[in-house]
Amino acid sequence: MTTSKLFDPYQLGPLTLPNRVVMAPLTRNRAVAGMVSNPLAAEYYGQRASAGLLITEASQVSQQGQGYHGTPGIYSSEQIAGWRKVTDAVHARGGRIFIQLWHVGRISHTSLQPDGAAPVAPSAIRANTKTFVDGKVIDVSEPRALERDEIPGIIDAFRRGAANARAAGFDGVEIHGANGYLLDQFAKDGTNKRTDSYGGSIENRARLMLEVASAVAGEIGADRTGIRISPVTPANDVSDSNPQPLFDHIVDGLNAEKLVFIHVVEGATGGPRDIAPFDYGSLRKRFSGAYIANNGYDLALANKVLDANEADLIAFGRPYISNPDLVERLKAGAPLNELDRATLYGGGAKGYTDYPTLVDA
Ligand code: 8OZ
Repeated sequence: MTTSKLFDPYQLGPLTLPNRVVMAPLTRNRAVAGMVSNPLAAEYYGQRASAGLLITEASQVSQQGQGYHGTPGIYSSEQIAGWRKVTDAVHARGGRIFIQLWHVGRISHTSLQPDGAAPVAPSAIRANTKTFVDGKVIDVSEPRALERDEIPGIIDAFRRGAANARAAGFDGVEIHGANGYLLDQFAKDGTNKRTDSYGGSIENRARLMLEVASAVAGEIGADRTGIRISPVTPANDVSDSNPQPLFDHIVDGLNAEKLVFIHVVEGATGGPRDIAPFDYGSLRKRFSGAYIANNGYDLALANKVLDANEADLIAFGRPYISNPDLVERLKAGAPLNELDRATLYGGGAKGYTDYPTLVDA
């Protein structure tokens, strides 16, 4: 047994988390017809209910916001009904769950878009990356730049996503502001070449992310609204020439909106933590709510960072795929199950709901 802050409770807005362990959002591509979450998702998330907080896989707020095969939505009544089964299962097992609200922007393919249209982006620059469509890994499509008068519709899609999340029984939402998707594409100068009030200066590039945060918080309450950011990740071909002042400004704005947490992907998403110099402590200092740290954490690093008061909560991604009882395993110092990469994206129960707990094993 270890004594560790990781297993101390934490007050997150109105929610009392029994521990500091967060399940990070994890894309699994198992949605069924109508982009309704898989019927097995209730069991999958329910199995993981001992986490302090669960965050669902990224879920598009509109069809336009979809970029991969089989990712669930949160824009139709059927999708809300599907998610209701998930939130009921998690709550029945004593857990708490937020949904991640997503718009992929340019990381999409015409075959997924309404009427086969081009995906949308701040600027018409194709990403040098791939997506996963109908069992094939293919290049993403060339996007078109959003018109200035389409931007209120984007903000409203996130706002409706939040209202739908509440209707589905979620405890709150995490806005996906990370990993080279739409809000990150607007924020960073490698992808945003606009000349209107949403491009150019740091203030202008941050505007869409902050307006979405404000709209979502206005809909469901700032104490139920968090956001994920990834200041230096190269994921999905994004880059920024000066990320420190950009993200200092973004976090000042999120703090003014009184969001309940910032969830920070430190370094390259799913890769090295030290890819670029960046002062994460500056973000923590600027933000009064919770700081959720993510990327490559294990028990030792989690304890070190919590003991140094550099974070309030720690989000675990890949370890949560193969270890439904991750909290109990970390507490016991027990070994972790290996991850089966072949069953990460798409498929059914195999590699989804069949990883054993310590008690099963
Ligand atoms: C893996 C595969 C597809 C999407 C992210 C939503 O990186 C994702 C994602 C991850 O945030």
